[in-house]
Amino acid sequence: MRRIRANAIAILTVAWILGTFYYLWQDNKPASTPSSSASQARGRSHGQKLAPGRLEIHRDDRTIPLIVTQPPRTEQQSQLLGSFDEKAYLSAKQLKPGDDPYREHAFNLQESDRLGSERAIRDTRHYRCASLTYDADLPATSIIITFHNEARSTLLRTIKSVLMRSPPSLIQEIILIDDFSTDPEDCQLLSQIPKVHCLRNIRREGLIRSRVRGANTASATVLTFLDSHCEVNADWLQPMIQRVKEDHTRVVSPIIDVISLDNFAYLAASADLRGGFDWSLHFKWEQIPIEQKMARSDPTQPIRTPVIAGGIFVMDKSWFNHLGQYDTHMDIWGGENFELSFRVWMCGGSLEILPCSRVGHVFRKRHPYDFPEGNALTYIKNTRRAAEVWMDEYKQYYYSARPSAQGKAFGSIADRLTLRRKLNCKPFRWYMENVYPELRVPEQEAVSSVLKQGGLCLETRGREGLGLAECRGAGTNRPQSQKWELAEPLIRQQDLCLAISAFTAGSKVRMEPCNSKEPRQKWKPKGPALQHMVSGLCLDSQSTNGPLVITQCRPQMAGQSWEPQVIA
Ligand code: LR7
Ligand code: MN
Repeated sequence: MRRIRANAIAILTVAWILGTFYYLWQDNKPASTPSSSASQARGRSHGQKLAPGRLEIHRDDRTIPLIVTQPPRTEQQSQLLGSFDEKAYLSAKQLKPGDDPYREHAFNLQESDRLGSERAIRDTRHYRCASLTYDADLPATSIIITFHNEARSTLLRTIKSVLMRSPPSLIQEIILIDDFSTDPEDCQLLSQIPKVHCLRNIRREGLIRSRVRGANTASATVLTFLDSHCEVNADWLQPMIQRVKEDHTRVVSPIIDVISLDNFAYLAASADLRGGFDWSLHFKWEQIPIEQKMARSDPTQPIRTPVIAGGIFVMDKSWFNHLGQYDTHMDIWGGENFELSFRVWMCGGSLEILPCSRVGHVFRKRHPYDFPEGNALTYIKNTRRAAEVWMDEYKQYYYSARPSAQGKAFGSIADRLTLRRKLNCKPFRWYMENVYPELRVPEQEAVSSVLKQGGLCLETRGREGLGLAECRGAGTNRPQSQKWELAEPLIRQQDLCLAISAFTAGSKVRMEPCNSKEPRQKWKPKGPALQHMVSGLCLDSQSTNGPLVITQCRPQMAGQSWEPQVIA
C-alpha cells in the first residue's frame, strides 16, 4: 500500500516537473537565452530574465506574472486563412543547405522559418493594462503594410498575428503594398486570406509613396501602419483606436518590443522611452525627462513623444489627408518620420506612445535591399527636405551636423511650403520650446561683438555691474569690458554671463558665472531687443546712468534697442 502511494507521488512529481519545463519551453521558444544583439542594435536595455523553474519575470522593480498570449485553436485557423494554403506558401521558399541565413534579409531566416506562422508570445504589458476597458463602438481600421522582398515567414506572421490578436470587428482590411519585390507571388498568394488585399507597384517606389498608395485605397476611417516583420501583442489595437477616436488629431504608436534578429526571441522593451533625435536627424530612443517620469503615477498613461519611430502608428484617415499625407518626393527609406512628426506637432496635433499597446519588430543592423540612388544620398535628400520645409532657422544646426548635406540635390519643396502656409503651422521655435526643449542647441562659435545703443556701448563694471558708456578703441583693440559673445541663449563675456536677478519687471540685470542650464541666463533676439526667454521681458537701459533692468518688451523704445556690431 505504502509502495503504491510512493509510486503515485513519484509519477506526479515527474509529471509536474515535465509540465513546468514544457511551459517554459513554449514561452521561450526558440531559444532560452536571447542574444543581446537586438537590444544593442536598438540601444535599449531589456532587463527581463527568466529564472529557471520560476514562473515569473523580474523587470525593473516589478515582478509580473508570466502571461502568455496564446495562438487560436486549430478549428479557428481555417476560417482565419480562407483558401490560403499556408504550407505550400512557406515551403516554396526554403533556405538551401549551406546558404547564409542572414544574407537575404539581414536576420536569421532559418530561425524565422523554423518558428512557423504563429507562436505564443509573452504579454509584455504592465499588468494594470489588462483591466482597462475600451468603447464597444470603436471604429474599424485599415492595416497598411508595405514591403520590398520581405521573407515569407515574417510577412505571414505579421498578418496572422494581426488577425489572431485583434477583435475581428476592428479589422476592416489588411492592405499589402508589394513595392516591386522580385517575386509577385509573395503578395498575390496572400490575398487569398480573407480581408487581405494586395497592391503591387510596377516599379520600386520606396516605403513613403507605397504607404500613400495604400492609404488612398483604404476604406476605413482609421489607418494603421505596420512594418512587414512585426508581431502584434495582446490587445494591441484597442488602446490606439480609443485614443484616436477621442481626439482625431492624436497620432499614436505602441511600445515597440524587440524580436531578436538572431533567434527571434520576443523581448520586452523598456516602458520609459520616447522618440528623440540629434541635429543630424538621426532617430534615437531616449529616457522620458525626469520631471515627466516623476509625475507619472499611472503606468498605463500615454507618453508624449517629440517624434515617432515611423513604422508602426495609428492615425485618423481624414487627419492624415488634411495634414498632407507624406512628402511623396521622399524616396525609398528614411526621414519621413521626422517630416510627419514635425508636421503633426506644428500643425495642431500631437504624438504619443501608448504603453498598453505592444508590437514586436525585428530590428536589423543593415538594410537588406538596395537604394537605387545610394543609401547616404537618399537619406540626405529625404532629411534635407524635412529640414528645409519645417526647421526654419534651426536648419543651420542640421547642416553643421551633416556638412555633406550642403549642395546635395533635394528637388523642389514649393508644394510642401505651400501646404505649411495653408495649414497655418507654428514655427519650429515653438516646437523646440514646447515639444522638445531637451534638444540642446549647439554652442555656437564665439563671435565677439559690441552691443550698441545710440552711440554708446554696453560694458561691464567690476565683477557684477553693467552700464552704458562711450565706445572705446576700435576693432580688436576694444576693451575686454565692451566685448560680448552672443552664444544663444547666452550673452557672455569670458566666463560670465548676463543674468536677471528675478523674474519680475524692473528686476536688475547683472553678470554671473555662465551656466547654460540656468533659466535666468537665457536670452533671444526679438527684433532689435534682447528678450529674456523665460520671463518674456526685455533688456532695458532705462536711463543712461541707472542700472540695467528687464521691462515689458517694447522693441521700438530706444532703451531696448541693442545693435550688435561684430568686431573684425
Ligand atoms: O524600398 C522600400 N520599400 C518598402 O516597402 C524599402 C522598405 N520597404 C518596407 C520594408 O519592407 C519594411 O516593411 O518598409 C518597411 C520599413 O523598412 P525597414 O524595416 O527596412 O526599416 P526600419 O525598420 O529601419 O524602418 C524604420 O524607419 C523607417 C524610416 O523610413 C520607417 O519609418 C520604418 O517604418 C521604421 N520602422 C519602425 O518604426 C519600426 C520600429 C523600428 C525603429 C526605430
Ligand atoms: Mn522594420
